[in-house]
Amino acid sequence: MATDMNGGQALVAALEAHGVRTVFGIPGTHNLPIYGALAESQITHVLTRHEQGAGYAADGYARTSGKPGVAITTSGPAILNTAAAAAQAYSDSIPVLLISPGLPLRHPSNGNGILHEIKNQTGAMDSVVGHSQRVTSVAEIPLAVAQCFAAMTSGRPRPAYLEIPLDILDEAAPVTILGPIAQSAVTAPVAALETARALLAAADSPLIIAGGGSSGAATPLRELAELLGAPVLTTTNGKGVLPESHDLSLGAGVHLPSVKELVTESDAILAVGTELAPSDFWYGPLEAEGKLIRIDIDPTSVCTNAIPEVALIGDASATLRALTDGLVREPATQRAAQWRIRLRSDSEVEGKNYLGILAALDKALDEDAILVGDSTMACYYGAMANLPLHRPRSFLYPTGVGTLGYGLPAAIGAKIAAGDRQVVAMLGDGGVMFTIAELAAAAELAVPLPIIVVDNGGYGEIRDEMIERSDPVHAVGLAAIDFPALARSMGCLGVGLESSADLTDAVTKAFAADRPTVIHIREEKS
Ligand SMILES: Cc1ncc(C[n+]2csc(CCOP(=O)(O)OP(=O)(O)O)c2C)c(N)n1
Repeated sequence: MATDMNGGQALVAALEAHGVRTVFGIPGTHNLPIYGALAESQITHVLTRHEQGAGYAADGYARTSGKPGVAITTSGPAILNTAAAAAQAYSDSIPVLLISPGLPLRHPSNGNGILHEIKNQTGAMDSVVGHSQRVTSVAEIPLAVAQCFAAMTSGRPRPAYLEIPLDILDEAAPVTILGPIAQSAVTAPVAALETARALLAAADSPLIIAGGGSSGAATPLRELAELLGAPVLTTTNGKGVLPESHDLSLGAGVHLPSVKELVTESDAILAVGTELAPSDFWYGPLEAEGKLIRIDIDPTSVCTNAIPEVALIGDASATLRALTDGLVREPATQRAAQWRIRLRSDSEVEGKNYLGILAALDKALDEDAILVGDSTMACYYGAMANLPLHRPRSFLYPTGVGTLGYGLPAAIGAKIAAGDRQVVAMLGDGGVMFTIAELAAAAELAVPLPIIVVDNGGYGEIRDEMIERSDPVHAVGLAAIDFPALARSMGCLGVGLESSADLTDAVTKAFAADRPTVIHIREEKS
């Protein structure tokens, strides 16, 4: 039944009808009708200190919960501030809905100087999301929200952008609220499944590579791996989909040098929900000599970076179950233990400067802990392959776009979605400054959240690259910041550590605290 609502009310009612319980954002002159409706709704609003933080927090929420995260901003510079977060979510296939007012209906967009007017806001946002919509009436809003949710949650997850002209946010009209549009899981065709099953049944040395797209398929993935006796290697976004303590787990390190040989030695490779992208395969593309089978929900991604022998287009969970059904074989000779030792030795060489920190952190973590990382060496050379995690969606890391400043706000979103589960953030001294304002947002939430800042006195990766190229070392040193004092000034706790030996205790205390704790530690060069 249609009810009279203004645009802001229609939007908020539509979000509620889609099960949205938390939104991240900042109010402004142009989105006040949305905030008026939010104040009267059941939705909790988390006030970030920059819109980029709202975008990353919505991403962290989405990665942890498996449900879309929502960020609301005002127009112009505010929504542009979310663009890097949208690009990150796009590249990592994360459903994030960004909502903002736009220029009024029938506005010529000629630079007439309306507050926040930019040349082409809709186009700017359309270029960084998977799906975008600008409505033209209040009555359209519920369907537009339902369509954005359908776009984000069917097929390959991607961020979406919804623009509401600012004049219709205040306008009242009869509105009918709509719930989520029904969807069904896509399953691969029977003939392709049969071919894949035959290849796997005949393989002597199968290997599974599990990407972020397998996050919702942990159980069927484990069952198939056990049936095959296949070692499971994950990409960064797939880390933990098989517990890293499992006998068949080779951890997350598709980039490690020995992986090339592991791949060559495998006569069948099943890649699930991964683009096999260079942002994971640092030492060159996957060169499978055996039969390559790929499962992907997205037909446009199933051939990226390596053409498969068999392409199974379908939902990871349904397709893995269908593959396992009717697959009869003895488990292959166990290769996992031997390869785990090889890869461990690679990852320890790569992560040598972080092993002390990571071992101390590991001692403080529960089995279902979540680590939210930034694009810092401590994460990609360190935690990715040297800190075992045991749940899907437990390593949140900006893989595809590699944006700095992701870790702190994404940890805020993750903590909200994770409830009592432990969440830890790990950032470099450079990256943490990109979104340091979000310490104030984190403090207001009053949640236990250790934020570990690994300090190497600047932009370490870039400094190393300059040295490697024999270039002058230029513009990479950062003046020391008193991070514990900065944290305290923003309502968090702050601790400075002399050595990683003290980290277990510091993190344990941070988990028991009534607010976030910044733990400052220096990189230990070895
Ligand atoms: C938004 C953004 N700007 C710039 C870069 C380029 N960049 C990559 S690594 C890096 C240095 C990061 O320093 P820090 O966070 O301290 O980590 P470290 O490299 O020292 O481990 C920079 C500037 C980036 N990845 N993202």
